[in-house]
Amino acid sequence: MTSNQAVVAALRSQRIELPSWAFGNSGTRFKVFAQKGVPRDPYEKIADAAQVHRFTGVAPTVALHIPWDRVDDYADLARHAADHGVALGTINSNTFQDDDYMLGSVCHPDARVRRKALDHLLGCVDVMDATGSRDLKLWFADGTNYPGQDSIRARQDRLAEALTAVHARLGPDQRMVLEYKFFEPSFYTMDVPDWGTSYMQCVAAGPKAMVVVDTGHHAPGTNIEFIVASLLRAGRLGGFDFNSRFYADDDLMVGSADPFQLFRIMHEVVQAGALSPDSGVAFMLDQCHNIEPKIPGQIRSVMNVQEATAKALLVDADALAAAQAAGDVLGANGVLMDAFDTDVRPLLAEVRSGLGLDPDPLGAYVRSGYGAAIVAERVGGAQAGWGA
Ligand code: LRH
Ligand code: MN
Repeated sequence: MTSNQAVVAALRSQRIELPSWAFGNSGTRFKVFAQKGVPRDPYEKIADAAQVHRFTGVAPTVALHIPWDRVDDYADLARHAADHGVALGTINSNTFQDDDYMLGSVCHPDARVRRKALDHLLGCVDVMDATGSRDLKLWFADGTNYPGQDSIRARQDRLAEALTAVHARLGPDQRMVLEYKFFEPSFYTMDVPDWGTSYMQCVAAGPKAMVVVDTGHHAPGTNIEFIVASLLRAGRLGGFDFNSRFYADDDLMVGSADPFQLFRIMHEVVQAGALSPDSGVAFMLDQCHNIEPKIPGQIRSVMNVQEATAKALLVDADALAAAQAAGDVLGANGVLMDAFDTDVRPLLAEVRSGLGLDPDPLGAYVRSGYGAAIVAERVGGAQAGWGA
């Protein structure tokens, strides 16, 4: 049984990366809702993200998305982040919002368009050099909508060519993490539709290429923790984009739709010893707060990951292994359910007070008055958004 001290220590050293784009306006194809006090630039996004770390203590880095977070001086942005007690994290490329990319970006039939997309990816590595970021996250909207529209195999060849070129550009401590998605915005094929394709392309690209599991990017009913266990076993799990969904890529708060699934995923992570920050697995949120306030939404999301992680750390691994070895089906399942059914909120309150934080992060944020202050201050200017 993991000692309570060890569980508390693991929870205090947990690291969850926040997405800059969650602090801007977002919505669906039907409507992007504008909320008062929303940031107008990456500097304000980072100031808001820093509030999540201020009240949770476990979210010290912010992922950027290029060009949504393009600035003239990334080193200055990194200094601004440091002034707010956080750091710049994963750099996300964007080859899905330019008219040239209608038929794809790195998989496009036209070599000129592929070159343009590759130049963007290489440009993102330049940003990483300036921000000191380790990871380049690649998600491609590339795919086709109708059978016969393009050669599935030729598009895989084009993808491999681009990934090899990016891999060659990476510095010694840099990685590329390739995200898959089974549909949307392409509806017949996505060129990176599943973990197998991402894994094959990563292995072909080189040792610095890892797979990203976005929890909203699977067909309904997919056993995501099986994929997680398999990628950890293969040493190719680069990270998670955490969110939750009821149907499609809803990008809702992680753990809000299916807390038991998040627990099962974190159980595989803990069992594999991949929770610690130096495990090489990046735990990122990738969400949109369309109708709920953004900073509290991120705080609640971090708390949901902490709760699932705490329950996973409370699994009696010895009893589980013994029951599994004995073929004791109900016994083994019972060990897991005992942990899942444990109320870990008192434990997390202890974790927070030990970090010198208020045991109630959401209440503390509201009492700080920061939310009201940004609504009063941020008048005028163009609010940040996806620009879709
Ligand atoms: C694609 C995705 C990807 C990001 C975007 C914001 O659906 O999950 O990770 O680039 O959302
Ligand atoms: Mn994602």
